[in-house]
Amino acid sequence: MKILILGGDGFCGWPTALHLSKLGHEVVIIDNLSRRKIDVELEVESLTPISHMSTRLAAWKEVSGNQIEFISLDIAVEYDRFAQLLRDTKPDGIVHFAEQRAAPYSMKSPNHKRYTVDNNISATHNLLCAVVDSGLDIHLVHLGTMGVYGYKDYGAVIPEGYLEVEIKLPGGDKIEQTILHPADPGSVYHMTKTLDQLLFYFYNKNDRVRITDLHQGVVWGTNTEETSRDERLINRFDYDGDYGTVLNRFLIQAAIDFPLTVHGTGGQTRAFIHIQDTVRCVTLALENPPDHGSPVQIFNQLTETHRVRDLANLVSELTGVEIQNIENPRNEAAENELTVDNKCLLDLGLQPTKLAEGLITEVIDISKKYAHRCDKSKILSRSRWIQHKKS
Ligand code: NAD
Ligand code: USQ
Repeated sequence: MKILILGGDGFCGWPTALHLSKLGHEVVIIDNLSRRKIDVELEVESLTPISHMSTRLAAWKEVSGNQIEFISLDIAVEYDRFAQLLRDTKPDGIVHFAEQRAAPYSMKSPNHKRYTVDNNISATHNLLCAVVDSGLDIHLVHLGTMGVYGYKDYGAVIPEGYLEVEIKLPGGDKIEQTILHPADPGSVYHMTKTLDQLLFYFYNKNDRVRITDLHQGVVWGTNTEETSRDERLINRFDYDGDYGTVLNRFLIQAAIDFPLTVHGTGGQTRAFIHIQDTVRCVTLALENPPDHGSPVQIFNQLTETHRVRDLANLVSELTGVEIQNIENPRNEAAENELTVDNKCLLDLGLQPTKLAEGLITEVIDISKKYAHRCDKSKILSRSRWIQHKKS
């Protein structure tokens, strides 16, 4: 297949591009390098020393013999260039990772909120518009989030995107309907993903665009089979208070003996997936497009759920690092259960990589190797969900 990877310089996009290239697909990466520019803005760098794009691609050519093309383009802004690119390249599939993905970053200030909405919604809408405009039959695979469902605890199992509901009619009869699961975002970032869902719904209904939306949990780990092949292919590892995600943060914190930053009681239960499985799931999604005329295909992309304090206890027991309970900077339920249906990807053949001591140790070892690159002053999350009123 010819596949465009939008956001292919990022944490999930880069290893996915390599994996698809290894499988023999023709891969083109499109990225505006905004994530690297945000590192400059936040004055923090990936813990791992990520190479420039030209070095990454030359290294991949050297170790695999395969060529990946890179095009620097902002899909939220450069519509005409992007639409022309689709007409020229005629891809079979497009994987859309190209969004601002950090919840704390999206809540930092009015400008960060506005940037996240402008970037993410325009990127997704430009993509859909350009696919329709091209007249090509392209399968879109989007990286969405488990956070679209929210963390209200009804005791029900979260389904894969759709909910069967019964509606009472005025005469007393009842009809059954299948609707998108109600959206309940917990940050401006998560809100953009719920808005993406409506854009997909409309373009699928109106223009029959074939779409798979992967509702992914928190990704952990850093390297994959392909990124481990050469130091120049190393993947990004975010640890700072805006972009670092919880388990990877705990692992680097353990490596440098920094007390684990548990928000509140740590009673939040979240869905998790290892980066190696992210690339496998995206591959499975590309290989299994929905039929023509089918509604948007939604898969929950996670392999396990964990409570934040249980992860902290596990890492603490393994390494001896202390735990600190800090005031939660977010506006979220202090405690929640989470039961999720993830049958679709398992049925397609996903063999889950579960949290295991070996994998945890691997990430701690990488963290120790690059510990000298960690700026401890960037660890605590300073973004607040609720702004104090100005007097
Ligand atoms: P990332 O920030 O590392 O990568 C995103 C990439 O997209 C970056 O390279 C960035 O430069 C690029 N990009 C952003 N806006 C763009 C634009 N307008 N035009 C072109 N390129 C643009 O993020 P990630 O962790 O790789 O996440 C990728 C996707 O997966 C995101 O959509 C995110 O919401 C989703 N996701 C991530 C996680 C996670 O834990 N990392 C979990 C669930 C879902
Ligand atoms: N948390 C801590 N301590 C920390 C960091 C986080 O206790 O040091 C807590 C948070 O308060 C939250 C939970 O851990 O309750 C998860 O936080 P996170 O930063 O790991 O994940 P989140 O903000 O939800 O975002 C990440 C990705 C995002 C993706 C999402 C998947 O950045 O792109 O969409 O995970 S999900 O959480 O399933 O919605």
